[in-house]
Amino acid sequence: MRRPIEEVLQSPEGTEVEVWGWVRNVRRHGKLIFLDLRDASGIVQVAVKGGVAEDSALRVAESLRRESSVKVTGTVKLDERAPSGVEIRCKRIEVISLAEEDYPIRPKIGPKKLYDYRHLHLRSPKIASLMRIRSNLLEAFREFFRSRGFVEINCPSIITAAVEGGSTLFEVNYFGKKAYLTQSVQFYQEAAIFGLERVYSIQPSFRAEKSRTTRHLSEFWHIEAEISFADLNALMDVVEEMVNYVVNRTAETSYREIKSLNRSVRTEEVERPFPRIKYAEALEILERRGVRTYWGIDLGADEERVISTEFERPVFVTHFPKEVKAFYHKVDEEDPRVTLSADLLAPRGNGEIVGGGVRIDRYDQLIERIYQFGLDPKDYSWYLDLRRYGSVPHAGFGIGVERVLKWILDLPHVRTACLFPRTPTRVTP
Ligand code: NSS
Repeated sequence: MRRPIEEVLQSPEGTEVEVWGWVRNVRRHGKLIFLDLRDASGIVQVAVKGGVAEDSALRVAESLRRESSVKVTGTVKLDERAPSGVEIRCKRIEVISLAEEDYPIRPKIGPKKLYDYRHLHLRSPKIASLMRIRSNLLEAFREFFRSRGFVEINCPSIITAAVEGGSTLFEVNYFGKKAYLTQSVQFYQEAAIFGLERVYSIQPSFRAEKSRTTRHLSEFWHIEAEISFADLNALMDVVEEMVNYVVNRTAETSYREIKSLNRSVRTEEVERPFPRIKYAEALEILERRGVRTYWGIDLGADEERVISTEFERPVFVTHFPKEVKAFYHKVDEEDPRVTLSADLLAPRGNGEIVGGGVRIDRYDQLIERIYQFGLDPKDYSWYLDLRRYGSVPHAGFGIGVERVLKWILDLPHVRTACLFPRTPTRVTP
């Protein structure tokens, strides 16, 4: 019977075991051959020794190549020289599939090649750990939303009008008509709150952003939520509770994987409350730190880095000027120059992880903003309808999964957090 390697590593000496997996490495010392055998649960050393193993096993072991898939039968031996303290003394080996000789993932392979061969490289325990952490993080988001009465909805990815500005739209030929890949499911969520009040979605968003930074992908996983009757403070409360919960929970559920990556999640960084500053105060910080600014400047990666290093926790920057935010943001009645918007910047220069705010809920105001932005109201007719039939104040936000992982795991680039990243220079594998 097949056993996971994890279980073999816990078994007492002398236990007969059968393990199925992939040969990570072959080391030959004459009539003694060592295999490092990997399955999803771990790695174990297999010793194939003349006199102990069947003759056929020795012949098979001699012919094995890296990444061949095999079934190994043998007994557990405690051996402190083995990397995990345990080895399997092999009796029999059956080859499931012999790998070809030229397995391309070799020592000293460059980073570009590793992404070219991502379909093979993802076998590495490091990437597997990352993917487990990612899976646990998504689970934590779902736990959070469910416990707060949010309903998960799934929205279309093919759309006809921009949510976040036309310059980053990917065009799709939709049966001869022009359509686009979604940048955000926000508008569908705004429709859904009229039936469900609190909704969230976990799905990809697409942005044709040419910017080559460490935090932009062309396709990223976007977690978005929309809440009826929420104002800006209520929105920030939810975001704060959510970030606190998912970071703590992932640190807990992914303890082993985080350790195996030689990382530690700094849970003290998400202790509540998070500071909340207005855009105007952010400009003052920048000026004080010698960064030249002016009213109306959008905060880019450099500015966000400076601001976030002023705080030990994630910091909300609120009340951005109208000009730097999308048309749907509600204007602050107390200061008509600014919107009721909030971005959350992650600590240590990681920059924006959340973007959100209060939406315009009045028809006349929304159509005025659509005209001001040079957009065509026809493209937004169903969105405008929402303001014609029982409109209510509401607010929402979006958070990027890869940016959260980059921040909490100190990754060099958001693409590290993706199984198959999409960037301006990469659409394969
Ligand atoms: O553009 S956002 O700031 N806001 C929205 O899309 C709103 N329509 C969301 C909403 O209110 N429902 O993007 C939100 C977050 C942003 O803070 C990042 O964490 C992430 O989405 N994001 C990205 N991650 C990776 N790559 C790219 N290109 C990217 N763009 C946004």
